[in-house]
Amino acid sequence: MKEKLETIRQQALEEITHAAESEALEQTRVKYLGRKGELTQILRGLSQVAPEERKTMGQAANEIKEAIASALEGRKRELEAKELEEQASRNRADLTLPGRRPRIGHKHLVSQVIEEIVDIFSGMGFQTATGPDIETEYYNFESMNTPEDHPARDLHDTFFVKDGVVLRTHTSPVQMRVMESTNPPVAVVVPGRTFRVDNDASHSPMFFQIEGLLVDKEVNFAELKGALMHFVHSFFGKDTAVRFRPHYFPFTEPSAEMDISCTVCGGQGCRLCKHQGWLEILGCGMVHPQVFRYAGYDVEEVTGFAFGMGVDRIALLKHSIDSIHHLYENDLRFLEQF
Ligand code: 2NL
Repeated sequence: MKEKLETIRQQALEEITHAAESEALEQTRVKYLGRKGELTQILRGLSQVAPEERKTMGQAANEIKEAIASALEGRKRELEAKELEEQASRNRADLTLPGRRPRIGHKHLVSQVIEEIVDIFSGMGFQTATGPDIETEYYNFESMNTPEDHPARDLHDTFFVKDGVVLRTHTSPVQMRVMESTNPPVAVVVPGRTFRVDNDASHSPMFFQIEGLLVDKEVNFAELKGALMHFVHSFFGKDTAVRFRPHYFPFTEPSAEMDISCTVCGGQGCRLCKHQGWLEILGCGMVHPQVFRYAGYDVEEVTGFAFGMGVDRIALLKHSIDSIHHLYENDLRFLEQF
């Protein structure tokens, strides 16, 4: 019996010292001290031992039990510390890796261009006005001298919200509302979303416009040209050439379109300007008297000029971008370039 206990002690301590991980150690504990463990069974079998030996045997067995338990506990702590250390070294940060910069956003190209254009006109004394995207047909068409049977209504290809209500096809309704509530002189620019049923490389069904309106006594076409040339030279650069071509709009008379020398080839002719050397950038003209009558202005007292430009188109031309859709696909590889 005594030798057996001694063997168990030696074997157990040996196994405990060599247990390489917590799991193996737990198996050793079960093997010796578990319910069916070798030592447990001996302790249970003590009743069969002769009474004179029982006490010393019991003491010896209990001592060995204590020794094994304390060895188990000591090894357990060692293994836990070792495993913790291993885990920590597995998760250790690699301080030689390059840092990750936080991604900071910025204004969308279209917003930047709107701000730049508004700033240039604000420098000439224009205020900024805005208004609703959803408008009545009256403000969008009728008050702009474009009656129901007018051919220009087809050109617009309007989104109808319901009878008599549309997504505005231009920002002119805002200028009309400004005129209704303000006595001349008036000088405003109006940036905003506009909508037309149109979708190809140069058209998106939603796009941005900036229109401008100046009303005062004795405003003339030369002042219109001067304001627009100042805008072009500020925005595209002093060397940009401009030309005005006669045009037709229902809300201005006379009307014109303004071209600038090509932003890519400078006028030599290239793919962007379709070998014309010129790019159309806006429409303009002297406000039609009928528009002033709708606004409640005295057509004997005041004259005015107005103009309208597509912000998207201007952004594309300034940066030689080939499709308006880049502006609205929200691909950061594109947007982050501006
Ligand atoms: C274009 C042409 C234009 C206007 C817009 C306007 C507004 C009022 C009175 C008269 Cl309240 N006219 N706006 C005038 C001429 C041209 O836009 O091609 N836009 C992209």
